[in-house]
Amino acid sequence: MKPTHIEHIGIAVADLQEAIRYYEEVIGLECYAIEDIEDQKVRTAFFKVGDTKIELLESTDPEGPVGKFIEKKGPGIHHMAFAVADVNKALEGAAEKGVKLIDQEGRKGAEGLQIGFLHPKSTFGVLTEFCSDK
Ligand code: CMX
Repeated sequence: MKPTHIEHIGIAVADLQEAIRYYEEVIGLECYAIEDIEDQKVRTAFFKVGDTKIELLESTDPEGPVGKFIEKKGPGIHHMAFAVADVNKALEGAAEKGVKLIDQEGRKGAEGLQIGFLHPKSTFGVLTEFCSDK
């Protein structure tokens, strides 16, 4: 399944408000939404750049995925998300090609999108997400 575009790039930050200021005042983007995703233990902030978004991720729990990532690697690019027509089909296709899945099927993510992750150990070190709006 061919992705249509990069839906978003997720960036792990230590301080969401400080990072929002940087993206607004230096890069010139506008934060249009802040959302807590409780089951992922993150608070997120979104910016649009063309068809792609920047998703800032601040951990709300040191044991959550972003908390552990920052502890180990420090702030920086955390994941890349591809927009696809159907997350379940994209996950299925990756599994058939021997890629290790984190999510066996799509689940609800930020902005009400369907999301599913591939394991970074199977994707050349880049945590990879598929996203679709259904
Ligand atoms: N990118 C690349 N590598 C990563 C990574 C990331 N974002 N997160 C963890 N890793 C690597 C670690 O460096 C570690 O590598 P080594 O074994 O070589 O040291 C390995 O993966 C295992 O890491 P860990 O700290 O022990 O963490 P876990 O195995 O418990 O979890 C992962 C790793 C990727 C399975 C987990 O973070 C996950 O399920 N992520 C998907 C969900 C997520 O990231 N949610 C937050 C965003 C939510 C959203 O945008 O909606």
